[in-house]
Amino acid sequence: MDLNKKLEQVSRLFRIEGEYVGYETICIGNVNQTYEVKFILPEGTPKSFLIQNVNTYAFRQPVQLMENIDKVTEHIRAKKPGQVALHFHHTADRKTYVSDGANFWRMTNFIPSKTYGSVADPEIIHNAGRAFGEFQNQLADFDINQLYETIPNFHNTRARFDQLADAVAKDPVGRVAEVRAELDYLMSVREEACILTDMANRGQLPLRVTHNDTKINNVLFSPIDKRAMVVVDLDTVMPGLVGHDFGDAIRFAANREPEDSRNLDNVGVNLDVFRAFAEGFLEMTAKTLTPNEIDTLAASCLTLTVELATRFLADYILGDPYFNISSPDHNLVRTRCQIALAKDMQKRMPEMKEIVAMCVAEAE
Ligand code: GN1
Ligand code: MG
Repeated sequence: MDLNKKLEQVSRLFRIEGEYVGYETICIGNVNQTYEVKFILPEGTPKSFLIQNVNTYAFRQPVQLMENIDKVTEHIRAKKPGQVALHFHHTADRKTYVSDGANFWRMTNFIPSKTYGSVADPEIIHNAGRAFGEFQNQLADFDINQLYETIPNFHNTRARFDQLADAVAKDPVGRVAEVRAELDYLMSVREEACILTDMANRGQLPLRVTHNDTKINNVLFSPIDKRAMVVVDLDTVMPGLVGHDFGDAIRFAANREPEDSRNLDNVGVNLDVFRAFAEGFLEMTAKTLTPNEIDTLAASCLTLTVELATRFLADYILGDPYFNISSPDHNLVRTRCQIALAKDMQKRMPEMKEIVAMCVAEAE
């Protein structure tokens, strides 16, 4: 069926009335497919909605996933009455999804906004840090036991290394021979990268409700000024560590190059961006963090960078079943970029630690 017809049909199942005008593909996110669908409502006003086709290879239990995010979005929405918030539409039988066998669809309100893929404006970065910090605060009283683990061991760095080793052992498309250098580097930083996982297993870091996918383009900003409005992409909201959110955000936002840059000479941490994000995030969270959490924040950036490199590389070796790609070597390019970033982070670790300590002192 052609996509226009399909999106209209899905919208009708979510009880949208009026005239269907068309859709635009939103090119954001490496896992799900996202569309803005446009309607003229029966009273004559134009209105957009967001439809996503959930990637059920990544999310094996999409119904439970929807239960998680419906609860989380409603918890947050109740805390900010009258303010912009994300919410899911329901079908006539009160479901937040439509499953047609091959595809798994969901629909939310469309929030007119701006997103940033790469940006160095300190005010925007600072506000993104505050938004992710506030997100954690909003969920501090959310019962962790209500959440399914949508992707088991998502940020279990040891498990990610094991998955990479499995991929290497299988080598189904014969790509291992060309990635020896990448594998050698990743294996050389394995123990250092696994410290968050190991400390959590020893009970030295508390589990919190975390976002787990804190790319700056998951924050919707005001279209007219630099305010952050809403944190989106809640698919991976699960029990996690504060370092998962901090580290992943830095890995993405503080890199001087995009995540899949081929310009490796320029890949590295922009410490001004690091500082602006850390300030915003810690303004909101410093008072609630334990000393171990604070001590491992800078290291968590290396952890999340190396971890994602293992994921991109395993996907490349397996023939790219997981991440959306736009060239045959896309996952290899992403791997190399994350490795270059990790190497730079290793060099800058003392400065990153010092900045975290300064931000914590300022927040007190
Ligand atoms: C995926 O869906 P998106 O693009 O926000 C991935 C993240 C990775 C990211 C890398 C569920 O996020 O873990 O860090 O790509 N999400 C999932 O760009 O695997
Ligand atoms: Mg995501």
